[in-house]
Amino acid sequence: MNFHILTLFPDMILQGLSTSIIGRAAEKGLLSIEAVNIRDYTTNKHKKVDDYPYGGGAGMLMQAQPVYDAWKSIADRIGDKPRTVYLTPQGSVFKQNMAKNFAKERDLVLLCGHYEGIDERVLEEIVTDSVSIGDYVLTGGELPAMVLVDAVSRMVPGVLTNDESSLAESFEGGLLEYPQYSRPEEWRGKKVPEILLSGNHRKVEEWRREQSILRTMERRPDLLASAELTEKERKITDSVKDGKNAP
Ligand code: 6GU
Repeated sequence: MNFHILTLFPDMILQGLSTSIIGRAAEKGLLSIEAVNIRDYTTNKHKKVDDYPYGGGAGMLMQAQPVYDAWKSIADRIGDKPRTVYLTPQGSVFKQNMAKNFAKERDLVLLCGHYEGIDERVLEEIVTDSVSIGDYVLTGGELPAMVLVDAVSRMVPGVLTNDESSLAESFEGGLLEYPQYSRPEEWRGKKVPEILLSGNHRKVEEWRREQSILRTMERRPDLLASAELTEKERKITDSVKDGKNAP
């Protein structure tokens, strides 16, 4: 999968994504990550990429021309109109299912804004998806773009090893992950739950499933409605929610 990131800070993107699992996958050729510097495409003699907003107001806006020309240089290279994601607090809040969906693309263009935003006309021209990473304000779209690249990349076949595989982790099946423990068996007086030392694989799986459900109920009850639960599990969570003891 090929990521093409339009940004004023290409070094930030490349540095942030060159290590660990994503860096390894890029070295293996499973991913490519290209950062295109929007400033390289300005026709302004002072290399200026921003200007004041018409109508007044605080801050500066990124101008349409350099953004469009930088995007066009990518679009011309990869053919047809590429899926182009604008990182903005006004976008749809990023979710695991969006990561899975983006991972099906061969090429994905990401547009990072800075300053107070980007001239609306170029957004209308090139953007196919708008994505936010949560309800808080950041200074630019670079960190969100890195978050998106990471989450999408790990959905690309071969990027995770078997060990790192995403089968039983947070958000798979819409539940949070169960608690985990490694050596030693006792640390600062705290013991590893007995069941995990029992060697009874079926009991361990049952316990983990129960922990996932309890954790989700306690910490993210909003996830439960769309979680994949068996009929029996659904009855139990519903009855707890309704304040009853048993289904
Ligand atoms: Cl995608 N961009 C900015 N600037 N701030 C954000 C965001 C994106 N998502 C949450 N806050």
